Amino acid sequence: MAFLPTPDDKFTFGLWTVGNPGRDPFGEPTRAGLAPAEIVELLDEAGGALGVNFHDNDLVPIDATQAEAATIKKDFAAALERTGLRVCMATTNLFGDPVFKDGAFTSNDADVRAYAVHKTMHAMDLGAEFGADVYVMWGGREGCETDAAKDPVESLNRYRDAVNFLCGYNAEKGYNFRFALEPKPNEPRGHIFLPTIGHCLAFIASLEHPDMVGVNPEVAHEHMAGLNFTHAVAMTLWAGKLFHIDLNDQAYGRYDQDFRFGSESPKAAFFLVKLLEDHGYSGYRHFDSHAYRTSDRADVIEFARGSMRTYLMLKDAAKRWNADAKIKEFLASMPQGGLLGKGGAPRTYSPGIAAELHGRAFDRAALASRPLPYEALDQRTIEILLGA
Ligand code: GCO
Ligand code: MN
Ligand code: MN
Repeated sequence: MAFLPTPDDKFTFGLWTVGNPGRDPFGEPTRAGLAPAEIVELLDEAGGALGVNFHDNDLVPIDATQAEAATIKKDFAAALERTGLRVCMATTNLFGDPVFKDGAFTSNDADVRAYAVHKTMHAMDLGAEFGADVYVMWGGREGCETDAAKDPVESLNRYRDAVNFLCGYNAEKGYNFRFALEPKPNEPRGHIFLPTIGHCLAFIASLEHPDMVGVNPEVAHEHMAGLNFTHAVAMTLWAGKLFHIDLNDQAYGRYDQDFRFGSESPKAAFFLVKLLEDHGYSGYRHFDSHAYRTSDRADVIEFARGSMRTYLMLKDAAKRWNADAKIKEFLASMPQGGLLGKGGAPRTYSPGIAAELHGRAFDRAALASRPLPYEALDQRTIEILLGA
């Protein structure tokens, strides 16, 4: 099958992902740096993506003059027009400049915190100018190396003040951004605040505009923490908070690898795609990854194509899994238990149900011996995945 992506699949890439020049902490770039308009052309050559996302400074360098900014924006807009790609998500670079070496919204220095909010307001203006409707907040520098440096409770207050303020700005300007907080446990800081999905969900509940704010989970970030990403995403779906998703891959226990989606743990990627598709996730599927440092431009295009193709192959596998006669047979053979009143578990409390359950007799041995053929079920899953 072709598995050719179309804009309806809602695949997006960042200027910083397909435009990544292959620099790492140990070595210089291995690929030429591309202007934003050239990155749009590269994506167009890959084919099938819906859009492109940016940090303020991916598009306009932090020290650009007004005239330089105007030229870059004009070239970028022309490339979008030419290719039909659109901007879907925007975000702020609050990590690259030395001013943010000890955090942005959570810096101990009130002037740095003010600058971070000022920079984000300008970046929101830029995102809105290009039609983005999701605004990601990744707090890469919001953290510490030593707990001597910051009060972690006060840091959360400062974080909340900044997000509340920016929600106010969003409302006043009528931008209608859906904010998506992106958790990560560490890297570049030794410890980052809001390290997992669960932390973000608890934080959102404390905000002034909780409806405006959701989560942007990333495969690599939960895997770095040794967690099950599918379960993390399930919790955001359950909470109605999956506003965006960063797809990539990552070996557990390693540095932040940002590998091509599905390249490291295809089985985990399969259950993730199945979850998203089964539960009708309708947002963007953003690939926050970059090509190996060994890749040249042609291989970067293969990387982009491969990301989308793998998603579509896994989506097809999920469809085949759901329709598979053997899988259906296994699922139907699982013990489900009885209906409420005639056995089964209560969902809501009532004195009558409580009295019935309190007095109910259970055959523990019989319950424990009901068969659960999960080995067979998992093996069938592997066979579907491997095309046997
Ligand atoms: C990372 C993060 C970033 C963010 C990006 C958008 O590990 O570096 O995933 O790529 O997603 O800054 O906010
Ligand atoms: Mn990441
Ligand atoms: Mn990310």
